[in-house]
Amino acid sequence: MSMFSTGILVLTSPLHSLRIAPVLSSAAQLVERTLYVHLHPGLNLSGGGQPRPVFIPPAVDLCSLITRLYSNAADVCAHLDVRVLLTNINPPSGISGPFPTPQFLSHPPEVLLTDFPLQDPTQSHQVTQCLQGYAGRCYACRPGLPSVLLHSEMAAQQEDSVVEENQPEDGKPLEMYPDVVVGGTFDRLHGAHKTLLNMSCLLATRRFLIGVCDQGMLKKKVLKELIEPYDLRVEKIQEFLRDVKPSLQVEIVPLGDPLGVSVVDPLLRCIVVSEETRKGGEAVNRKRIENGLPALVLHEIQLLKDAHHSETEEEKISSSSLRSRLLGTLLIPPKDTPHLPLRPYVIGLTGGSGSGKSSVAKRLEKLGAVCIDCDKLGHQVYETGTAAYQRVVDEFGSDILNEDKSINRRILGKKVFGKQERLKALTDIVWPEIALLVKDVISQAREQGKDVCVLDAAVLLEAGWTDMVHEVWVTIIPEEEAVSRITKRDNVSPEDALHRLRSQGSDAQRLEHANVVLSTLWEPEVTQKQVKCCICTLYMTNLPYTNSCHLLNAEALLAQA
Ligand SMILES: *[C@@H]1O[C@H](CO)[C@@H](O)[C@H](O)[C@H]1NC(C)=O
Ligand SMILES: CC(=O)N[C@H]1CO[C@H](CO)[C@@H](O)[C@@H]1O
Repeated sequence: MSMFSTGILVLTSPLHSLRIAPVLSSAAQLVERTLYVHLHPGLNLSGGGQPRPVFIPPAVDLCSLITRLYSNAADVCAHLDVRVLLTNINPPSGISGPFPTPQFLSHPPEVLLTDFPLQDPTQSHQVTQCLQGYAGRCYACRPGLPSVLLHSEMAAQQEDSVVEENQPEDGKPLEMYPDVVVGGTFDRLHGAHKTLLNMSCLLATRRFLIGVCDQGMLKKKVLKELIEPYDLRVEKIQEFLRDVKPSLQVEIVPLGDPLGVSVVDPLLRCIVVSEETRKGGEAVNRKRIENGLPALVLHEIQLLKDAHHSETEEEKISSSSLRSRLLGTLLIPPKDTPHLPLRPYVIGLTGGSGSGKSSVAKRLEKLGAVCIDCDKLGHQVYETGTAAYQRVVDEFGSDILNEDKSINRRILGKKVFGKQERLKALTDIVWPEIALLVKDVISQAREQGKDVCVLDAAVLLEAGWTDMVHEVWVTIIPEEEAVSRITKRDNVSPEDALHRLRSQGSDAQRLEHANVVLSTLWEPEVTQKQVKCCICTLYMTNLPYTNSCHLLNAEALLAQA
């Protein structure tokens, strides 16, 4: 069966008999990007006549269904962007009249799906017609969308699927509030965020205020360099909420401190928190009372468990573990490099002092890559008799020479340290010479039929050597960790280490050029996994023409991938 990018799943089973996991996994075999879920328990598509959409009261059992939907989605179809539509739930108070005009969805649906059980196969056409008519009243759909009854496909899966616990029905109405607030980073909008947003949407009848952490609040976050820009995070929230509950007045404001607007807005009545942000909610209330405002109702939600987490990640679905999964993967496709031969494929590896760049280079070398250490080539450039040697002596004077006429790099270093112009005079001489040596090594590698070279270069970007590489890989590490590593390795004071770090380019600058990011912050096995992941991606995306893998273990790696 063909795949669709976006679909609407109309769920009709009564709440107590709905089997979410099989429905979602059948749907995931047909839809690959966005799956909208429309809830209408008890809808009968073969009852004769055209059923109409109705408003469904936001009862507690419906809410737990939504929780289960998102958490099952994270387990069985993590790649799918699942959005439970709330338009037909939570009617504006008092109104229970006709259903509003069809809602436009951000991603136009291409297929309709339903779990409605077909008892009589001859009715298949009629049920499909009914489904199209029904969906068309709720959402803007192009006429004649293909429709799929998932029931028969699910039947095949029922046998081996684990029986889900269906909670006892709870038709208790949910307490709602005109103004609801939440706060968070909302990086790479995922199931736990959607839970928080969905929940708040159901609770809010008028306005939904969202505080989104801006730069100042992110300093302490793990892999903060990989957090999406503020504007992008806000845009994703807005898009999600426009689909899920367009009637709500959504206000998004930047959070510069943990409390933000929540402690000054007099209209707020409720704040939605998770177990771990409950303390934050309590702090908000203390401050509100100090400010002479009423305390907020703390509505606590359960965070979802992530079935796919690895040992170094937290078990909860969290942005930091999603970020750590980006390590070693291709973040930005490589730029076009028609001026470079296809082989060997050259990776420019860079990173700040103490970021573990060279240890990553060694790992790549063990996997068969040719490693070019620019530091070492730098030493060659100063050797007596080379072209650079004479120019350096002319520029800096013969007092930089040892008795045997070799250049004393310590003295030279002192002459340029902290002096922008002198340093530039030196690098203008030395960098082009190093580049020539690098090109030599790459040509040799080509003659030997090597696939991959790694250019291990701290100054890759500054020296403009990106011209020589197909891709840029960057190793990052939090500043405190870098300082502690440099202090131990080079036996210098923390102040000196920090000074050295800050005189180099920043991780943020390097990341602008990074196709792949790695971090040696965790155990060696974790680093190794990232490195292997890089190599696999490399072979699959850039070296498909390679028949025989010269990287020793690449074939085995690919087999695992
Ligand atoms: C739908 O309605 C028809 C006719 O009233 C009935 O025979 C059928 O059992 C109903 N189906 C479901 C799933 O409720
Ligand atoms: C996934 C999830 O947490 N969904 C929530 C949606 O909102 C209701 C209440 O409004 C919660 O009970 C659900 O947990």
